Amino acid sequence: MEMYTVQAPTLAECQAITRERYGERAYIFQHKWVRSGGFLGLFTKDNVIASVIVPAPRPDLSKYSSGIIKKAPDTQQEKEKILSAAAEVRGLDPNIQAILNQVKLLNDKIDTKLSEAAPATRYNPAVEHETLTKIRDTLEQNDFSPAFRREIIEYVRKEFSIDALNDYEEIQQKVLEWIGSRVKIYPDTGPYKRPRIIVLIGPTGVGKTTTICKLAASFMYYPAKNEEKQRVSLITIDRYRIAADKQLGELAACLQADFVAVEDEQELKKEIALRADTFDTILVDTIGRSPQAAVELAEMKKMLEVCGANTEVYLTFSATTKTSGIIEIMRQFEPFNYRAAIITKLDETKQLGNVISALAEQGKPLAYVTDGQSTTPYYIHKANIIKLLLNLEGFTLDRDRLEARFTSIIQ
Ligand SMILES: Nc1nc2c(ncn2[C@@H]2O[C@H](COP(=O)(O)OP(=O)(O)O)[C@@H](O)[C@H]2O)c(=O)[nH]1
Ligand SMILES: [Mg+2]
Repeated sequence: MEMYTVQAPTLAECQAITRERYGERAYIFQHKWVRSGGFLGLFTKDNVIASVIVPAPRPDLSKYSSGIIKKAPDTQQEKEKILSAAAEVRGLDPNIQAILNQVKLLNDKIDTKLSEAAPATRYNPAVEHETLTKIRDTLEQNDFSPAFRREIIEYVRKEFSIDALNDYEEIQQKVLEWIGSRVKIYPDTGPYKRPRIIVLIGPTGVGKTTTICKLAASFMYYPAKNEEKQRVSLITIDRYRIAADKQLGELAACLQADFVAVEDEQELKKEIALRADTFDTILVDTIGRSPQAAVELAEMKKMLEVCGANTEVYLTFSATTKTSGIIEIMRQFEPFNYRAAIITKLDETKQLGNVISALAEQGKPLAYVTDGQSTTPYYIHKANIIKLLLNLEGFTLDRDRLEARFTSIIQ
């Protein structure tokens, strides 16, 4: 028996090539779709890579056939001949182990080709294990990005045998753990140099001002265990929006927090310097224009430089944004060198795959999540892997197992 690979744009063409090259007895026993070629994701084309088996020639049994069928063999010698011929026949795959080895080699070869060709394994229900199909559907239901879904499917394919795949519950748990392992949590641990300066950046309407108030309220009135209540000042450079100053000003008044609105970097520098000895934390709210407004962003970046190198900049975006939108926002705000992300409006969506995919793809950690319109600290939480995983739909969580796996990373 011999094995080959054949590549062509369609399965039918693979079959034609197989027949032409290796004859009528050759057959395709496995095939995969790959996406190859192209530039920057454009002009790629789909191809099929097929594994071809050319069986060894059949042993000639004609001389035994009448004896086998019509009467028992007479001599021991004849018996042995028949048995060995039968073994040969049975073994059109003669040495099972050798075949398995070859199949594995071939699979590895295909996998290498797949990863070289920016893998885009296409869903083919005819050949896919039911567990993989279910995992695929669940990931889609949760809005994970196509690239992230592909990574997970490749992981399951590579890591688990057919036997293991039969245990769906176990595989879905492993997938959850894999997803959890891709989430980076921002290690928000003090002590911080006083005053701690926290700046929130992000597009308009994502909830920066609201989140600043939640943070202020929690630092001032509901500090974490072993932490003191803090003296907090709020500064806004949201001066382009009508009534924006008023919004944070009014919220600051409710909180009985110090508040100032600044116009330019000199003012910002001056106001920070004035507060350096009096306040533990200064929260800076920023212009919330569209991320496309590159000039404004450049101006704002320059302005924020006066806050100093220790400033903690967080990118804020809504959980309701599609993965591609989140990645676009991350790119636009990349020059700010933000430390981590804050995700708002978790209460408005049941799908978190978009957020997890985007953070994982960009390698950014998550600091906080918010899940309510009210400015009370009840609706802001430090990021926690297990809570994120709990938000995913269609998975059955084994909480003890997840806790054993991720507790050391929980804040
Ligand atoms: N449902 C929900 N709404 C939120 C959340 N955070 C903010 N919002 C709402 O989003 C809108 C814009 O908030 P705002 O703080 O002004 O956004 P900014 O432009 O980024 O400062 C307001 O209606 C907020 O009440 C949240 O966690 N959940
Ligand atoms: Mg605002």
